[in-house]
Amino acid sequence: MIERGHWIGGEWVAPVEGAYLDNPNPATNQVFSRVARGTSADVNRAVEAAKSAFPAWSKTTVEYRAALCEAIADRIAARAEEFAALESQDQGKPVSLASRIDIPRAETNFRFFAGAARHSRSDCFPMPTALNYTWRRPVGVVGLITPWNLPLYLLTWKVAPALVMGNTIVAKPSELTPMTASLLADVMAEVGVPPGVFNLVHGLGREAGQAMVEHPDIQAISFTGGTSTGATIAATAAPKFKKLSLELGGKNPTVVFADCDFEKAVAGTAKAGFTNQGEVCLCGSRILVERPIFESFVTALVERVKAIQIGDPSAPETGMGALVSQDHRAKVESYIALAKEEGGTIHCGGKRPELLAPFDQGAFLEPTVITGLSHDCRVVQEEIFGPVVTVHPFDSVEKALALANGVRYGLAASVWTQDLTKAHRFSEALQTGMVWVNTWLERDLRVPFGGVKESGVGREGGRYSLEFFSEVSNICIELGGPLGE
Ligand code: TXE
Repeated sequence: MIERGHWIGGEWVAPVEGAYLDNPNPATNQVFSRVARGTSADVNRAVEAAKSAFPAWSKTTVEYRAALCEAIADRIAARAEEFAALESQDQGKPVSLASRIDIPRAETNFRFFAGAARHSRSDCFPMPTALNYTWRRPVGVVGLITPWNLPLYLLTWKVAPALVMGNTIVAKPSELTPMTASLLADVMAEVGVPPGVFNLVHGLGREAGQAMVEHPDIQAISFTGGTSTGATIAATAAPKFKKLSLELGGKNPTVVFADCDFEKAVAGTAKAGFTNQGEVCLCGSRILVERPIFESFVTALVERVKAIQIGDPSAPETGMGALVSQDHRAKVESYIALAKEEGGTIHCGGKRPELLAPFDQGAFLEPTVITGLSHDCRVVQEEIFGPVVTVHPFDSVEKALALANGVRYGLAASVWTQDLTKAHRFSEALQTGMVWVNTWLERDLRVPFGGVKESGVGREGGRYSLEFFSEVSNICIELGGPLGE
């Protein structure tokens, strides 16, 4: 049994109140580790360590911090198999997916932000009699709160820019997936990140997470997670004037026009719906298909989805693993039950697969395709965050746009058409922070990442992250008259 305390001030420490949380593997429901159940007392210790480390760390050079980030990336690469196995054990996802996506991205996050910081620039605004230039300094102690769907991937997406900009960190991973964050702390020690620069507190959101958001000495909170949690965090942090970045949920449309490349659109739609068990905030769970190809599209999609192999996350042929927890599966199943009540047709999935022990105890659920639901029912309006998609026909571009924008979320969309003008005009009318045309989840780490409406506040990625994790000042120097006068 693995046991992890908090990583504070460069060492593993036991929780002040002595409590631990059991951590089951969702694919087998067997507890394989225990992690500290942090309270405000642990958060206070972590903040003290981060505050003590800040003066020296914030004075180090960008080059030094970038080199440390690269050393972290090297160690993640060297221990990639260990990271991938642990991510799968903790989260339920296939090891192959963690090895292909999660862990390489975690490594790249550190390399990318090392480069981005080295190449960052400041602005200059010359006046006839004065010179203005912008100067960036770190924010201070920053709090990073991350979810369970892409645990190391999303944590490092925040840690790397925060570190390289000279902040010190208190991070809290999801209580459901604490293990790779703990391994990251080991890596920090291996490469010589000074004590107190990176601190990790484990525990529940309403305890440890809430204590971080309330702490007066944490100056910025970067959060990725559910929209209702985001609202609680915003309500707590706003009166304290903390900097806030909120990456929240989505109910993203995949819009398929009749003039699309059919095969490519079917493959892309299936990928957007079911990657990582549908547990990605960017997943396209509302599929809108132009009427002339609706029937053939549903048939082709269902055929493709039925071919996804579900089961043992460590088997190379597995395309879909377990959901993150039994509770989460129950929530997803409740939406499937609701879809049936509302008259929806389940074309495939909708039930638990029959698997051999020990996976018969796991939180598996077959990938599910539903049609026949009205657009205003809860299944179509709310984020399910599981392997469930609904498919809807549309008859005009205007109707497609109204349906695509007709939810409270506005994170991402994908649009499938070979008409470039339509692709552009439609994309600019979509109320989302990101649009993919004829592709999905093709990511350049420089681009702005984030949503509108109830999908969040702020942007991450490239200079947007560097700006969030720093405070900008304008310095204005009076120059007097021309030289020699
Ligand atoms: O996420 P939470 P949950 C969505 C998805 C899912 C739903 C709920 O629809 O079904 O959210 O999932 C911490 N103060 N997404 O409950 O609660 C928590 O400990 C401070 C979308 O698991 O948002 C964890 O570290 N922190 C999503 C983190 O917040 C708090 C990813 C995220 O947990 C807190 C995950 C509080 N009061 C779920 N309460 C995405 N958009 O990527 C919780 N936390």
